Amino acid sequence: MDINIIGVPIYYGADKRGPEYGPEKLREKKVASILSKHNHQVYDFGNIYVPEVKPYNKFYSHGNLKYLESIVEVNRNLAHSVYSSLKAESFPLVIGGDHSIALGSISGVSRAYNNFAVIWMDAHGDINTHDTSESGNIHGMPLAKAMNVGYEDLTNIYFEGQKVNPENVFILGARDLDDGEVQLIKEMDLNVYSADEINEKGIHIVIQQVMDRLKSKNIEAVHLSFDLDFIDAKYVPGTGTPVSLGVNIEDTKTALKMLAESQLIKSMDFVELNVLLDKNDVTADLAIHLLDWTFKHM
Ligand code: NNH
Ligand code: MN
Ligand code: MN
Ligand code: MN
Repeated sequence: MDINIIGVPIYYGADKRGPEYGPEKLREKKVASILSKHNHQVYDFGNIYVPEVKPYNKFYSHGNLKYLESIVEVNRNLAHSVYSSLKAESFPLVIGGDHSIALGSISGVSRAYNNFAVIWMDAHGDINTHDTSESGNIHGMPLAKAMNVGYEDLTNIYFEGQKVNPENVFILGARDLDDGEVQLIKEMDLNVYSADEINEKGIHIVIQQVMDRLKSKNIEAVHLSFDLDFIDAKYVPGTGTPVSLGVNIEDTKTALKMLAESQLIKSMDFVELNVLLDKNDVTADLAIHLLDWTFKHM
């Protein structure tokens, strides 16, 4: 398989410094040569350009959507990179950066495929809008925007309107949802497998259920959006919003292996490595280990 690494050194969606160093940290740890061990051709496409915005300008055009203009611009460029990569039959591996970059990657995937699914592994739902968000941080919103919910500057990235059918969205590992998100899950009847459900039923059963659903819907491709805070807080000091009572590392690996082996994953985000919060690189090393493990099974 041809893998295109696309770095997106952005922290604006989190409004907390640290994730912007993710791509360089993983390159320093030789991510490209590690993935190429598994019979993949790896091409490092470098980073998407992130314009400098001073923190005092973060509320420039919308009070509850911090760094809106810059996030829109970065994601529009990212979308086209992801789309181009898929058209060249390559696997875009998008390395964050914070989770706001899923706006661009899902938009790019959406132009390449008609019947695709998104698997969102995260402690959070990331389905806030400017109305429901308590933080104004856009990394808590990208999945809503992909489903065409919320402010139009963010729902119309790359092309106008809905990017993914809400029926094809699967949120795994959720355990810190805001009130508005709980509401939206009910209203849209979204597929959510909480961390509690995963830990009670077993990860194997849950992933099998998701894969059965994908099969019955004849899904042609899956975009995997992996937020490091999916994993229980005690294993990931180097992420901006760690949450306890999450999934352990072994179960995370089981999930990634099963998904990789399905051959349905055609693109992936790997986000929310906060290099400044990390302790002795444990989270960066875990990130490398998980990527190595995932692509070993593809
Ligand atoms: N739900 C919160 C918000 O919208 C936290 C989001 N933080 C994340 N999402 N790390 O994955 O601000
Ligand atoms: Mn997230
Ligand atoms: Mn999260
Ligand atoms: Mn919260």
